Amino acid sequence: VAAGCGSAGGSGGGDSITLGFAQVGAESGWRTANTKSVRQAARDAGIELKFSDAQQKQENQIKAIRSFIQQRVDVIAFSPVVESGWDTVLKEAQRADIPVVLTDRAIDSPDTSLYETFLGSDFVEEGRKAGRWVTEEFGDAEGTVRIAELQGTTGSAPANDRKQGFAEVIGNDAKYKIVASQTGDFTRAKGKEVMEAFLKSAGEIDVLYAHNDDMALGAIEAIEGAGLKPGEDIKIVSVDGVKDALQAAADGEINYVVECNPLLGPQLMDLVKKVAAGEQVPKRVEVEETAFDQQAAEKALPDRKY
Ligand code: GYE
Repeated sequence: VAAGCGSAGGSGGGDSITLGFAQVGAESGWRTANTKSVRQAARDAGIELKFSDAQQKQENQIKAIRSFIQQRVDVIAFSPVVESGWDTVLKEAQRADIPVVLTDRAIDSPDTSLYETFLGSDFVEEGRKAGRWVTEEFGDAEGTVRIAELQGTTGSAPANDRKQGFAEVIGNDAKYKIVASQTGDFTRAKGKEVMEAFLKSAGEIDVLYAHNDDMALGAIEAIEGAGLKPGEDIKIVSVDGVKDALQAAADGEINYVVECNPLLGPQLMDLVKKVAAGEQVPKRVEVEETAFDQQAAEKALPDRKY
């Protein structure tokens, strides 16, 4: 009888499932909420969690995955820092017969047999939502609308997709012009630093599109430091919907927040149990989300958990 018959891989033994989870890092409020959700959901589901923090470095994640393979965990889940460069290590997991679940971020490999499923948001659509807000807000504006963009981590799925979705929408009208675009690595400190540079070199900026809230919050400090009013002199749209950003929106400093839901833990544990049992799961599981203007942000604030 073949080992692991009926259940995929792992030596976990007994009935409890061991999950190796390779997290991106702790770069943002979104990420902190995501980690909390994963830890809590594992506890609730009685799943033994081996957690690793890659500090935003792909090489660290690859090491973590190799170590999970060596420890013969039952399932590996990870949120890939960047989209490319995963085939080798994922083939190693495949050879060890350990199923892989992509969480939050996708990879760009054409070999979809390397993972069971991808649980995460539609980042392209989030970018479109941000773009639609800009085209509505500036619909009547005459002359060029000058946009600064703070990109997420270079090569990451949310940076690539949010850029693409946004560009798709504003690209329909030549009056929208991205006058500055650089990575702020999804952190507050970098968001501030890069925005300071934009303010010095990019000329007038009408609107800032930040790929996440933390960079927008950092940029707000830079804008204020330059003697300008965030939300008025420079309109701001960002993605995530963490409490601090909804607060900034309620305070008039951010104009529009596109939601990206970090609370993936319960859905992830559900999928982990299924793939550990050798059950078939959908190749793509999407997360539902919304968006907040300043009034909606004010209303959502009291119940916001993260
Ligand atoms: O938007 C950002 C975080 O992958 C969706 O990563 C996630 C992104 C999120 O650092 O704040």
